[in-house]
Amino acid sequence: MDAGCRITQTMRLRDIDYTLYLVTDRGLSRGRSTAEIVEAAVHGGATCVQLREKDCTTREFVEQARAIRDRLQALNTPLIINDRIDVALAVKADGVHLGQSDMPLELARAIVADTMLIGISAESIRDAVEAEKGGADYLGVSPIYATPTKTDTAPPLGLEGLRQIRAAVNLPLVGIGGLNHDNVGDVIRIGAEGVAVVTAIVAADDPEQAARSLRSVIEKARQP
Ligand code: TZP
Ligand code: MG
Repeated sequence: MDAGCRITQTMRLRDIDYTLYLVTDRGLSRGRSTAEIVEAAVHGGATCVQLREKDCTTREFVEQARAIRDRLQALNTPLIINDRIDVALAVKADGVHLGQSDMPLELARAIVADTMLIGISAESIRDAVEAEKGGADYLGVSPIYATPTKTDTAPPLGLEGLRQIRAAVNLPLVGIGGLNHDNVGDVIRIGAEGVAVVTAIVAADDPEQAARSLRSVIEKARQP
């Protein structure tokens, strides 16, 4: 890749829209395929997708990621891979999302350089400040509220915790954990760039309609 191409790629990655960030979960999808849910969510207004696979083989993960990457490319929507830098590199995803027990940011950056976004889960002000210093591209601020979808988390931050993290860093923030139609507006009003949801879209009767409704609440919350 020549220098000009790398600059273009970097600019494109910096332009990612975190507004409505879908995180997948095959266990909550009520028999529907992840690809089906992803496509419906994007048609409804999801702007970014994280493929999160906790219980499948590497082979399955890569195949799934490749298929979803192709669909998302056609929809001009970025794909971020949870946890697995190797999978993210293999399928040329737009980014990788790492938690506090995953590959350390410094090593991850050494591996992907500026070819890929790195998102970091921040569960405290300290996590957030360290990730910003370490060159993360965005933060998943988590959990805002307790959620059965992920129980091995730090205590919920609540809106006050999110407010404190907002004041401490300049990176784009995406709130996650227990977010739904009734509370996403609060997260945006506090100054997060986006909201990430699993259940509110993946387990909805109609994922496309659920995404549309969440997006509409978010856009209203952005109005002065
Ligand atoms: N990271 C922090 S909370 C969470 C993740 C992946 C799960 C959020 O799921 P839900 O169903 O939107 O509460
Ligand atoms: Mg992780």
